[in-house]
Amino acid sequence: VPAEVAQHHSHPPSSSAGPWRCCSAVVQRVRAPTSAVWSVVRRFGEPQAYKSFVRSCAVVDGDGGVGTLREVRVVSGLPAASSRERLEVLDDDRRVLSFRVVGGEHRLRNYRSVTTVHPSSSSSSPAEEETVVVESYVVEVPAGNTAEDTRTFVDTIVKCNLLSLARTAEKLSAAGRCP
Ligand code: A8S
Repeated sequence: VPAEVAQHHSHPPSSSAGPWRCCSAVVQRVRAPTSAVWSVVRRFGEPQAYKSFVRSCAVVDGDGGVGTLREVRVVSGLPAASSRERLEVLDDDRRVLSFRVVGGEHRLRNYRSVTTVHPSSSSSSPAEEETVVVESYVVEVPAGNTAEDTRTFVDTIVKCNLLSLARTAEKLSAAGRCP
């Protein structure tokens, strides 16, 4: 992983006596330009645009900038009902978004993720621009669970989200292209 990518994904260590935490990162290649991918990622008030576990989302405070609070309700069948999330970083120049879970009915205490969107160096022509998305997270391991179980659960959700993000951005850029 290049240093300019890695720098955004170094999560600060927890204070000494805190609960166990686990972390991981997921990488997704997208066959669309970075601008198309970032335009979907950056809309903090509309996670349902690509996150398929989101049933609905309401912005409860803020205008989409840092500090914005959203209340997400998730689809049934998950060990969760809702999540309250705060936008921590929104950098349009470097295409970095980070949010933190501050409440809700679920088991992922102190979840924090960072998503970055990068032009892929393997892109050949402008018409075939490709993008790489990196999403890393840290979360407390819930009581009664192992770090491995927690990582497997969260990785599954994040992988689904990034696959769906890829399909969404690919459709978006295909629609905007000349026939
Ligand atoms: C995201 C990432 C995650 C979302 C998790 C991991 C969540 O929305 C779901 C199930 C849970 O048990 C926790 O980027 C929570 O959204 C789908 C409600 C937070």
